[in-house]
Amino acid sequence: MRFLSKVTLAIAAMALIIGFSVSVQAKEWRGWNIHVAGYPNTVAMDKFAELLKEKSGGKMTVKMYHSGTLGSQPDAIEQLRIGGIEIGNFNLGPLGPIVPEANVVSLPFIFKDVDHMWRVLDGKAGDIINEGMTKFGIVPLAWYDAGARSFYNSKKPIMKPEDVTGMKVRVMNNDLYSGMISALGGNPSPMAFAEVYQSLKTGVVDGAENNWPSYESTGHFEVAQFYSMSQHLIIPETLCVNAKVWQGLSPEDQKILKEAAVESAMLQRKLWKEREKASEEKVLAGGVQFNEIPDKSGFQAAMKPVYEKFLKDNPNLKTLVETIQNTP
Ligand code: GTR
Repeated sequence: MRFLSKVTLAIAAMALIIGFSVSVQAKEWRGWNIHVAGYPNTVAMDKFAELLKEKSGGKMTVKMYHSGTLGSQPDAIEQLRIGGIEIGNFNLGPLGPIVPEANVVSLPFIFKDVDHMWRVLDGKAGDIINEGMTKFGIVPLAWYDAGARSFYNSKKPIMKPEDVTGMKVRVMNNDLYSGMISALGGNPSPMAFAEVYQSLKTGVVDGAENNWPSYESTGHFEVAQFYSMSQHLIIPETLCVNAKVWQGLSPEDQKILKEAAVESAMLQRKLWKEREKASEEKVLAGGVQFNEIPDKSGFQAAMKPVYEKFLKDNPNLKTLVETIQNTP
């Protein structure tokens, strides 16, 4: 009896210790970020972690893993959905193949400019996109800015659609982007972000497309020196949390999480504007040959089959596409 109670006590003590460490561990979330130190998203995610800890009195904490150390973006999205990681900063491009509603923002030229994108996200279309993500296990907390993406390559300035003909262009993993390059007569090459530098350098691809800060932070500008202002894609990014984690939180903790995310997004958007300018200046000083594309109508017209295929595959998203296009 005495022996038994000792054993029982020991087991109870162990269970307490395990239970305690599990609950502590459960709060030490893992956050995925693809960008390097000093990038607006990296700084903002660190701020998010700091705010979360502070506002929750240390109850909720997240350790950030930057520079894609926890894997590529498509893998990380899957990981977040199944709870392998709890927090992520995802571009809606690689989310599109999983969440149909989120894919509408990847239709080339759907937004008139970045301000138009913000007006859309703040309206009904934004709610529909958010609900779409939630259905797939991803709860969006706030939007990050990722500016507009333009083409760059190692061969020549792009002025008209025909200039893309025959070019091998890296795209993010999303059929819409492959369709976009094919519609311009180029050869799309879907590839993880981390592989693009070497591929450009060794000529595996001729070009890629991205915003100023990513073109600069990755060093792509050193190996692909023609940057042509097509601004064909304006894709927002989300700071998000695994749905089960979210549902397991009290309303007070959900509020704290959301507040920390929104504050982090405000900081990110401010830093983004600054970095866009700084990156542009840095690459131009680094020898990049930059050109405007005064008339983009040829590029826009070439996207007709991309839209047609998308709406054929997703007839239920026609209204959402129209809502975006009709948002002033
Ligand atoms: C960046 C974006 C990343 C990633 C990358 C890419 O602009 O912030 O999340 O999507 O582009 O081209 O893969």
